[in-house]
Amino acid sequence: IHAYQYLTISEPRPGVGQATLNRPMALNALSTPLIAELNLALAAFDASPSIGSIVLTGSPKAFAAGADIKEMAPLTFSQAYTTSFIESWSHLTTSIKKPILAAVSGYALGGGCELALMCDMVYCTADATFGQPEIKLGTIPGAGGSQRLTRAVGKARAMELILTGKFFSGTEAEKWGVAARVFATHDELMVGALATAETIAGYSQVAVMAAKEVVNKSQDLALRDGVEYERRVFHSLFGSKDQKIGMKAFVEKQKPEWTNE
Ligand code: CO8
Repeated sequence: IHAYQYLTISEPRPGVGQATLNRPMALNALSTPLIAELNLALAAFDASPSIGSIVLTGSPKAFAAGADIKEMAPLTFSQAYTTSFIESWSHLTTSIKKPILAAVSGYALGGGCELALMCDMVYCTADATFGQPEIKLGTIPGAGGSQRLTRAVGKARAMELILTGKFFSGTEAEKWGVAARVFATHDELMVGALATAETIAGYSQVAVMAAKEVVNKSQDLALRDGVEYERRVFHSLFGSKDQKIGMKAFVEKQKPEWTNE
């Protein structure tokens, strides 16, 4: 078990790993050390056979209020370029195979909004505050916001949000397709997020990872390529033990006992 400075980890339900951002003095601003810890924690959950899904959350006040402005303020182009500033953020999207559900309360601004958008699913509270306010700081979204927000809400809304820096609520996030579900309170949000994560963790990890992979491919590929990709992965699952177990259990009216093989 790793001791982290900027986050806590737990297993609140069978098969569910939870990472809670915990840098309250800075409203969970996403500093480089925090992101390094998050990458370590997520990789550990991903590698743990007993974990089937992951919930990423913050505090009732802030999921994350953005990249760390105090860290970025003095950064030069050469430093940002030569150290690939921000690139390690995308480990979350490129190397984690288990689904990550973002449970967002309070502020999800700038890099915090982008972090939520990198997750596989977003649940939020009605009064959560989303936004890409980078324009007010003389810059632009740098962790995928201009691409993922646009895919989620469409060009018209994304353009307005990114050019004005205006915040949007959790209720709007759900209405516009950023969030899958909205809850009245933080406590209800956590109950809902953990219930969904537990449901996912109860399925075959092979099938769950494949499902996550093919849905995410839809964001990168043209429809025809995506459908072909899906079919290949679908065919490949006939090589898994769990497909045989799942279909046999259905036919015999039994509950499947997954092997994750
Ligand atoms: N970075 C660093 N510190 C922060 C940040 C941040 N993003 N947000 C809040 N804090 C700190 C404040 O400086 C303050 O610290 P201190 O007490 O030492 O002054 C503490 O958190 C509490 O904040 P406030 O006193 O401001 O709290 P309020 O409740 O009055 O206001 C707000 C809350 C509205 C959320 C306000 O803090 C705010 O506007 N924060 C900045 C929001 C923002 O602009 N975010 C976007 C940042 S830019 C970005 O994310 C670019 C992403 C680029 C790609 C990724 C790069 C890594």
